[in-house]
Amino acid sequence: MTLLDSLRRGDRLALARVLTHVENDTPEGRAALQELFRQTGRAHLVGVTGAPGTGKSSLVNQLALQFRMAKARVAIIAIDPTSPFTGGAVLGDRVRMKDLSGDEDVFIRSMASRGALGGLARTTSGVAQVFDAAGYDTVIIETVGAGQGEVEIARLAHTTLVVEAPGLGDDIQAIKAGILEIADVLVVNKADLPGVDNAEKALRSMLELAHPRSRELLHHSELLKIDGPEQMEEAWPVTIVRTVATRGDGVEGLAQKIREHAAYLHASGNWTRREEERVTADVSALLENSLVAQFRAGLPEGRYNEVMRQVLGKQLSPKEAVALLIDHAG
Ligand SMILES: Nc1nc2c(ncn2[C@@H]2O[C@H](COP(=O)(O)OP(=O)(O)O)[C@@H](O)[C@H]2O)c(=O)[nH]1
Ligand SMILES: [Mg+2]
Repeated sequence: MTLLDSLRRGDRLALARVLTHVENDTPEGRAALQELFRQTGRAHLVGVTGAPGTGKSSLVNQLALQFRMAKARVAIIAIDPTSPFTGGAVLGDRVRMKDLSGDEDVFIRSMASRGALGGLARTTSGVAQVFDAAGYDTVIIETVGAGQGEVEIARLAHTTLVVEAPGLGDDIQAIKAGILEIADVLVVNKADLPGVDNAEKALRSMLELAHPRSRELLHHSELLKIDGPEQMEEAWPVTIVRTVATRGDGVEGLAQKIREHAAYLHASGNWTRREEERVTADVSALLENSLVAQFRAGLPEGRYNEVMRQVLGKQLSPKEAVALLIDHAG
């Protein structure tokens, strides 16, 4: 039986094993990704990001329950901040997601961030691809929205939720404009707490700063003429949804918004366009790597190191070094 067969049949042990290999970037993991590639591209990747304590895990739990009610198979990737003391992932998330345990059509995977952010985005992409190939309809990725790395991970997603909550300090300091820019849906969670109106108001004004073009699109009818893919991307109006994750209030509406966004991506052609961009970037990175390897293998013995020494000794600039190497290879 092939690996794909085992995954498709819902063999959770096989799935867990493949995920570990992909996370550790082992040869087996890379081979699995190759084998599974043809079966990817169907799952809806939903990113959930925001400051710690805003209620992301609680919300993900509730969202997963909503998607399960609609019979979707749900995978959750929880990327936990690495604890400076133990080097391990924080366990709280897994505990809070226990409502879903025992459901055969839900798979929760916690990943430690390990501080390697560039690599983490790639690993997360690989893990999401495995879930995709294994037939999970929705893959929810929870990240702490703190830095550029998290923004990158959120960019993997088709639909990105940015979660905010009142009471994390005066105004919305916890959130950064850079993170707002990647939001497809803004969630004001903890709507049961005082200060929710102020939080929403602050968010709304930040939203207008972050999305000036989409505001124009919404406010000036003559600009609504959509003639290119870039304008289409802007044509999705970012909305604010209030939730109380601990009670599940507003989560049905949020799940509906997420489905609408997927439908919008398909209808606008953006779903395919994103896939194209990702695959093009992957292929050119691979191509570059193998061309460089091939080129270096064709150089006379020791030539590369010799030129590098000259660069380090400031006798050659990097550009001159490359010109020299290319001359010698030809
Ligand atoms: N009052 C209130 N508390 C909430 C709500 N959602 C989550 N919490 C609580 O906020 C804390 C942090 O939640 P968690 O989901 O772990 O947040 P995360 O760090 O963003 O994943 C927990 O104690 C939750 O029970 C909510 O809507 N209202
Ligand atoms: Mg969490």
